[in-house]
Amino acid sequence: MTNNNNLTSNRLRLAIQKSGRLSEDSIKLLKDCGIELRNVKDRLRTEAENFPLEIFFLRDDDIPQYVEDGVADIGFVGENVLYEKNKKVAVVEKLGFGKCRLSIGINKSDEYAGLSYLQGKKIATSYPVLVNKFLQENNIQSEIHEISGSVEIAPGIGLADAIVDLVSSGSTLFMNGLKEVETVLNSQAILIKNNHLSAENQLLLNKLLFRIQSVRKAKNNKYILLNAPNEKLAEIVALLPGMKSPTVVPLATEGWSSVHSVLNENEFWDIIEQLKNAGAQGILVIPIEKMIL
Ligand code: PRT
Ligand code: ZN
Repeated sequence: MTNNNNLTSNRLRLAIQKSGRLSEDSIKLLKDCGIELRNVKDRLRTEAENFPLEIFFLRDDDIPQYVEDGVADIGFVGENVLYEKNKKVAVVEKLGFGKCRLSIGINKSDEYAGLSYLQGKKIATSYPVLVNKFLQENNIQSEIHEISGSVEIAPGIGLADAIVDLVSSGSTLFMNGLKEVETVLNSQAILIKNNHLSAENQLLLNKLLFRIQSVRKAKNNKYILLNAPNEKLAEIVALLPGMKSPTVVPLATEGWSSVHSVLNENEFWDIIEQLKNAGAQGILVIPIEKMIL
């Protein structure tokens, strides 16, 4: 019993971005995991209502350090920030949001024949560590100018020949007369953890991780229902993977069955088309909230 009490009083401390591109998705992921936060607005820390979790709201750049030091046990942060800061923490899981790429941009009108373009040139970036590593790996010598914001205006004002910055839609580059020519790093939000988690906190992390994985799997899959004439059943069932195998139940109308299954987003449209061609009718596609295998 004493043990149990310890477990329940113990809390996992999670660091997330206070305000910025990762904040909303971080809170949404917790919510999808059934974790409700108290009073999120204008707070530096809060507690979850129904999970032993304490949340610290921080600048994203500080999250790797807090997790390395053990001030927070775990954190949600962009891969770009983690690998630039180079802190000693463990990567636990990709979270599927905050997707972007760290890319090289040059003047739209410049000819680009490959990385040798950068030889001897000036590059403006907020990511000197990652850029240096990339240049070294590719045997290119350039001059790196570290600037902390508005990197994309550097070529236009004569500060640099090229930039390395985060890109998602590409419109910022475009609006500044630049074009994307190379990707240095593909990035998304990840869950990191302190290297010396206590056994109790590791148990709590396993619980949280189980929920995160169930939510993420569900997002990538859809529940599908369709009607099939019995003579086509074998062909239609063969097209559907299902969790184990599809469910088949008879319809009230003689000679017809209803087929239920789960489809992955990547193969979704291909299979739907094949199902229609095979004679499936009344196809319904339904989102899945959680998926536990
Ligand atoms: O205050 P704090 O330090 O916490 O926030 P921040 O201003 O440093 O970071 P923030 O909120 O801008 O971004 C947080 C994280 O979101 C980044 O570290 C990335 O992991 C991720 N992310 C995803 C992005 C983008 N997409 C993104 N497009 N971060 C920044 N951008 C910027 C980019 O720097 C450029 O200015 O958006 C612009 C380009 O966008 P497009 O769509 O025009 O290509
Ligand atoms: Zn930041």
